[in-house]
Amino acid sequence: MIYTLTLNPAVDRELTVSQVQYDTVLRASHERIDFGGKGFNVSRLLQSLHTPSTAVGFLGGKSGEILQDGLKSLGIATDFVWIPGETRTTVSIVDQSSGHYIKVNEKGPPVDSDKQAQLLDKIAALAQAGDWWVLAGSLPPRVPDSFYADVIRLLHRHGARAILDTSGESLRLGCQASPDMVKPNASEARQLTGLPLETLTQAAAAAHSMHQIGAQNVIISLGQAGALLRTAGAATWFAASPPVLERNPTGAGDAMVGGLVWALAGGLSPQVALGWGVACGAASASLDGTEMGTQAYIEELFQQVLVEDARVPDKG
Ligand code: TA6
Repeated sequence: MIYTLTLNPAVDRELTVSQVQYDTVLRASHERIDFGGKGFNVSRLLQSLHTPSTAVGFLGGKSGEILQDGLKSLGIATDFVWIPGETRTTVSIVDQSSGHYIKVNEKGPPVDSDKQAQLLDKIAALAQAGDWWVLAGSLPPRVPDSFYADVIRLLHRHGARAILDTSGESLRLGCQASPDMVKPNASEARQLTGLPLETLTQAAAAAHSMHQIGAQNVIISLGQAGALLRTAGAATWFAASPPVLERNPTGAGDAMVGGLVWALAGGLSPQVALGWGVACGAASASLDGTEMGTQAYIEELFQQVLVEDARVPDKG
């Protein structure tokens, strides 16, 4: 069974304007709403691959009901801890003339320790040996940076496995709990390790540094370039992204995590999972909002992905 844990979900609103101008009223030529939050996006990708998952996390208020109803309308099972306050909204303004976008994420409603304890109890009741759990996204106010690390240790006590996609101190502490896989982007890996990430060799060194902190398998997503994998067994692989016309990269990292967990849960190797993750990320980046590609589109892109041994020769 696959679960996605989103502590700080969001209703993602995307507005497209012909050109961003300040101090005037702009009229949106196109608008869309996605049922977002990083873990929920992973569940939506899995749904595109006709793979069931259960979305778990904190929800509150009317926007929480919108998300719950939206996920259920997509056929995604849900199991939430309801909190006071209103689940947040994120807003993207897409400038059609330049292709650039502005994205603003609210911080989300605070979650007190009693609700945090309720969620940990829920996870303990759900987790079974062999399950895969995706832990993804930012932490809401009042949730400690150690929370993901606590969840990872709890999952491992139940024989379940964890993929972590977050940033900053919660990523560092999460790595110390030895997650089965972490998937930072280049900026998150640079922030954590303090290492440059301009070349594949540097990305491999940063992945090795994250492994030394405790993460088992490390995948660093590199945007349109693709992604690099360093396995727990110290192998290094690189998969270049298939060429797509990028429309909105928001959510592409979540789609990549969806492809990874789909492949790993299906018993495929980390390096084959890398190829599926890159194909899923490229599909999502080529679509509006945080839309996830169809299975047929993803499979078409996967055929174009070459996963190569990127081992750095010893200096000898
Ligand atoms: O990665 C895309 C996305 O999940 C959006 O759907 C939006 O919800 C945002 O990122 C949430 O990210 P955060 O890091 O704030 O949890």
